[in-house]
Amino acid sequence: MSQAERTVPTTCPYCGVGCTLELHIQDQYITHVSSPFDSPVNHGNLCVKGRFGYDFIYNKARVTTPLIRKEAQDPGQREQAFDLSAWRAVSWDEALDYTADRLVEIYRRDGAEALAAYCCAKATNEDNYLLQKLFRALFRTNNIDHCTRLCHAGSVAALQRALGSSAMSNTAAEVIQSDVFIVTGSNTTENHPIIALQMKAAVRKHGAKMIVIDPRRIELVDFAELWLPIRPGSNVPVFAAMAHVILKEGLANQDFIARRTTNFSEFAESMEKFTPEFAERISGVDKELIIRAARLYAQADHGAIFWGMGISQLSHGTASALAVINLAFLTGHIGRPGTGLNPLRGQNNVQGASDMGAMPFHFPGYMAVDKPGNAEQWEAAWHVEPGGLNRRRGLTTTEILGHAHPGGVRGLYIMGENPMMSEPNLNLTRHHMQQLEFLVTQDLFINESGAFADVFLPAAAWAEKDGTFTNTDRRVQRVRRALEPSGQARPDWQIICDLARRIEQRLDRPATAKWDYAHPADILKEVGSVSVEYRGVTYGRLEQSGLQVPVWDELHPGTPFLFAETFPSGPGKFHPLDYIPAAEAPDEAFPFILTTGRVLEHWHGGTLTRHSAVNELYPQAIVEINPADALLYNIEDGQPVQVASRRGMVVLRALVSERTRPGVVFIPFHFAEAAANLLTNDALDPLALIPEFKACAVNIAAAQVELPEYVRRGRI
Ligand SMILES: Nc1nc2c(c(=O)[nH]1)N[C@H]1C(S)=C(S)[C@@H](COP(=O)(O)OP(=O)(O)OC[C@H]3O[C@@H](n4cnc5c(=O)[nH]c(N)nc54)[C@H](O)[C@@H]3O)O[C@H]1N2
Ligand SMILES: Nc1nc2c(c(=O)[nH]1)N[C@H]1C(S)=C(S)[C@@H](COP(=O)(O)OP(=O)(O)OC[C@H]3O[C@@H](n4cnc5c(=O)[nH]c(N)nc54)[C@H](O)[C@@H]3O)O[C@H]1N2
Ligand code: SF4
Ligand SMILES: [Mo]
Repeated sequence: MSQAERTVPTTCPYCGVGCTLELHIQDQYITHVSSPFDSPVNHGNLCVKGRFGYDFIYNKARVTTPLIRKEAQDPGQREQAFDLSAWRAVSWDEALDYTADRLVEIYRRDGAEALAAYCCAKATNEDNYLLQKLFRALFRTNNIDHCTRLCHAGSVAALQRALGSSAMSNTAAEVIQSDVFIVTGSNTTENHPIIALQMKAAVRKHGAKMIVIDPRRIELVDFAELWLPIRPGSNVPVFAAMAHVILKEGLANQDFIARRTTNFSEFAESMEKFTPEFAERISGVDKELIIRAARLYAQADHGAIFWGMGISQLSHGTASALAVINLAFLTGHIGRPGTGLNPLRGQNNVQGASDMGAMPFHFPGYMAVDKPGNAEQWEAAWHVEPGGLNRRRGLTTTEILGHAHPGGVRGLYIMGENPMMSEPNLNLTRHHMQQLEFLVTQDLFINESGAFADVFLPAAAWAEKDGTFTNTDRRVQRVRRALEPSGQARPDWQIICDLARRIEQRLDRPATAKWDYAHPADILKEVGSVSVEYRGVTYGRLEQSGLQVPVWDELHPGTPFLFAETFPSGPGKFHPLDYIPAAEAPDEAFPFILTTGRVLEHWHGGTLTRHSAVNELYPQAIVEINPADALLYNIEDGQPVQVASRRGMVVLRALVSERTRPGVVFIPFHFAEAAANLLTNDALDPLALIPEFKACAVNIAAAQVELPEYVRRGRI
């Protein structure tokens, strides 16, 4: 008998905007998705992924049975197996016992540093908290990280140094209170679509002036007062030249500088060399545009800066973000509504996973692992013997696989990530993956990384479990179990607890850390018992709408904007800067700069969107090239081309478009068959250890090789 339709409110599983969804369900099927007009985040608006992209949960390629590889794999010889015939379906008991045995064997033999875990910015706060707890409390390792390392690591390193906190300072919807705002390195329309709507409303309805600083002619340029078409990798000269102009023209906010900042004179001195002429030479941006942008931002009443990967994903990502932060200090555009430093966080729960300690340098709550007093608090909470937790910083996502060799990392646990699509220089990443001794993946699908695994643990999707996500403006929101988990899939937090109990037994240690939670609400309560910013967040309070952390106690209303009076680290610290070029410059053999990123209809390496009907809206790989370059290289729109760097080659179709400036080509990194990361450079920022996804040197030529199926399919 057919059941009556139910509606379950929840939060979108895709991007960091964190839109409220209403899932309409009949007979265990989501029939459609809507959104309430009174949602404070998205006011009833949804993008195509939120509205239609949920169907991956029903895709027939989803794996909902625990699997173990039939043939034992030797380190150095691992092979990808997407075909289920290479795997054996097993019971949960067998899968978890086997996983516990292998992990404990490696731990006993090689110690804590031989194990590592990737947490998951798609999973809930509770899931992430427990995975880092398992690896810290039981295996005593800090080799725990997640995709934040590939994402805003540069911004986080810079914000931590400059002011001691790394989240967005203000609420995105406050943009309508700004009179001037800068959007840089963020293609907001495609990647944070609902925030882009608010930005456009700020311009069209509220008279704000927008400055876009981006190498591509992104859609927001149509709404902008100024567009600075910067050459990839030249953020520091452009932002420093803006500071130079502000200083020279006496537009700095002396009162704010005196009251709230330090290190001003060293900084001001280092800005001397960054004349607009110098910046023009390096960035290709007309110096008049730089001067106008500096004046406009400095003279605003409420100036805000929003930024994305074009600032962070560079081998000088930290310096780029510091250059942006210096500007806010210089003008005092921080600590009030409609101002601020706003790194737009990408994944639905990357803010939350970071808050939960899914990082190698921090316990939950950004408590540095090597700062005296911090480990003690978590030892007490987790009933670990005094001195038991590891106080050494662990390896980052960008280091873990590079350490996959005898004497280094032997066992890796990946919960919901896909390094074989998302890390740079995939030919090298592949080599590293092959060196592992033991690999577990816990996912919805066997993705390009899971195909190397020894064990696959089927996770429940977001609509099949309870929990919380923390969005880009620090809003903790409920995720609700609307459906029964598919097949034998289980929520991540339950899988981790079950595994932890088995590991604990085998370790034979009198550990009594808690692993028997009745509900994720109890897990969040444990987080708040030590991590003060979450102390006042309880499930009861999240029933109606979310709460913006910090929430200091159960009566605290949450924090829409930060830094009204002070910064967490005391005075805001100006940083002197030098210009460092991208690690790889174009030359005769590789004359173009490749920048990579995303489009609206794609999600990262495609594991979710290629299993959704949304993929049909943008079903094939392209390289965007400027018409002038296309003419010069005799390339026609739609023509199959090959793009090569020093590290690899891909074949895809040319999309001749003014969106890209001359000398720069753009590839979305969605399609495994033409993976942009076969080309990208694994050069790292020395402080944040983030790779240079946004600039490497490539060449382009008409395709010489036989066309793969995905290129033959015709034009999009
Ligand atoms: N549809 C969709 N939405 C997403 C995602 C997705 O996969 N698909 N992923 C989510 C995630 S995890 C993230 S992190 C965000 C990312 O969101 P964005 O940061 O908006 O993403 P990108 O497309 O990587 O790059 C942003 C912009 O940086 C510019 N850029 C490149 N080089 C430079 C440079 O040197 N300087 C400057 N100033 N700009 C430069 C590019 O031209 C591009 O417009 O999106 C989130 N939202
Ligand atoms: N060239 C290039 N490379 C890039 C970037 C770029 O701009 N250019 N951007 C980088 C950035 S910013 C990011 S954030 C990374 C993203 O890199 P990844 O995080 O590796 O990418 P996703 O495809 O989002 O992977 C999410 C995985 O989680 C699984 N999953 C979804 N929900 C759940 C769940 O509830 N539980 C579990 N266990 N699994 C789940 C999905 O099936 C999928 O396999 O890529 C980085 N790589
Ligand atoms: S803007 Fe982001 S959170 Fe909102 S519906 Fe689209 S993908 Fe989901
Ligand atoms: Mo990201």
